[in-house]
Amino acid sequence: MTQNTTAYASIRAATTALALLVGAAAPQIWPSESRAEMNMPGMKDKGKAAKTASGTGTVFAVNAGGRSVTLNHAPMPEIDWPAMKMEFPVAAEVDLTKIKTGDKVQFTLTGSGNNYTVQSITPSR
Ligand SMILES: [Cu+2]
Repeated sequence: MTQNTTAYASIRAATTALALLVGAAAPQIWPSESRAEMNMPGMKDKGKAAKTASGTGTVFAVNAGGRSVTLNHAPMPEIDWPAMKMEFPVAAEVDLTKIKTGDKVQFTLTGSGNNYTVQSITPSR
């Protein structure tokens, strides 16, 4: 890790925290994802054109009861996302007892727009 990377991560985390505060009840809007939609006219109709993407990251928090996980994920070029920290809903089939905070993980998502659900997540050992 370079110092630049660390500083960048801190800025991203602060930005994410602010976005969560401001948009607690509203859909989360990430600039990069808005751009992704503009680049893909066929995906304007959200919910019909689901995509699948795989990624890697570190588990920031697991909410087993709420069926969600917060990940610091690496860039995901398949869906044009930069690295960021974000919370995802988790599909019912996913066993959340197999991951814990701090784990490095590989995961897959399906969804569209700003709404992606974790379909699988496993520690990368
Ligand atoms: Cu993200």
